[in-house]
Amino acid sequence: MSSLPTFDVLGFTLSLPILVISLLAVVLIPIVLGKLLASGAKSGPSSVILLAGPRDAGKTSLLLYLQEKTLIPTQTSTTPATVRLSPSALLSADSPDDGSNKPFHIRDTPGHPKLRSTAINTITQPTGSCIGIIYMLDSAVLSTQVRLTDTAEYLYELLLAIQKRYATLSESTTSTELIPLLIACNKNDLFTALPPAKISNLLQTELSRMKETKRKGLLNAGAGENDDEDLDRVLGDERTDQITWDGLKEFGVEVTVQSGSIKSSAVDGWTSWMSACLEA
Ligand SMILES: Nc1nc2c(ncn2[C@@H]2O[C@H](COP(=O)(O)OP(=O)(O)OP(=O)(O)O)[C@@H](O)[C@H]2O)c(=O)[nH]1
Ligand SMILES: [Mg+2]
Repeated sequence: MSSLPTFDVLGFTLSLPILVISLLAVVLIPIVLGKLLASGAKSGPSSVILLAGPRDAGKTSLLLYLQEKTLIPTQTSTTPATVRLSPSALLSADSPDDGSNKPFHIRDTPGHPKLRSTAINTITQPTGSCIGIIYMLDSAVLSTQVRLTDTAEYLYELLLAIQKRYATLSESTTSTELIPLLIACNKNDLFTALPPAKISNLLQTELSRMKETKRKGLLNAGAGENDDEDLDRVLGDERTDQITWDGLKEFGVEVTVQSGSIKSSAVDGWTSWMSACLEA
């Protein structure tokens, strides 16, 4: 019986199969490790649309509607949920799927005031995958001052988070794209629902009032004009208290206001906006 040839490597005597296996391991292990690390870096979901807004606005209902094309009973959300949707989710029941849209994710977040940090953190710790934000509100409750204040307060925090994100990203890249924000005025099937133009005006006025109050609070607390941390809490242009959607473009956000109703299946305006985000 002929014995296998042996080789002397660095003082060790190795048979041919052992030598071949060792050489393959030296070549293949770095390649496999490299691939694993690269896929780990991309393991977070890509193309995420964030769903935020006060409780009971209809965020979870919209997510379920996109999947099932009908209003499904929901429970108050207590944790965020990220769901992968197929491109056909943005099509109405009777329109053909031309395959032009990519798969995407929706991140539904709780609207309870104590749990809003989940949405804010998604914005301030950007992974680069958040392609748009839907701020959903209940159009039928905004004639009550307390609900209007709550709706505008959360929006203020959200816009501030976008402004910070934009400032951080602008420092590291030359051209930072504006993030699209859809103010989705839901429940327009209810007779107390306000029209979108009215809601748009009310929100801009309320945000301006909040900015004025916050700035006065900072001045009274003795904040210096160059105190960066305090200015971080001022939304938009430092020279005026007025907040307008147009004025906010300079601070990283492109606002669109559109009404609809999940209950009446009137969501085409919102789904078109989502499609535009995916195509951008
Ligand atoms: N009339 C009407 N009711 C709606 C509409 N959309 C949702 N709702 C109802 O509004 C209620 C709240 O809906 P959810 O989707 O749970 O609200 P949410 O924004 O997820 O609330 P949180 O999870 O608490 O933040 C439910 O009873 C829904 O059936 C709509 O278009 N019209
Ligand atoms: Mg919910």
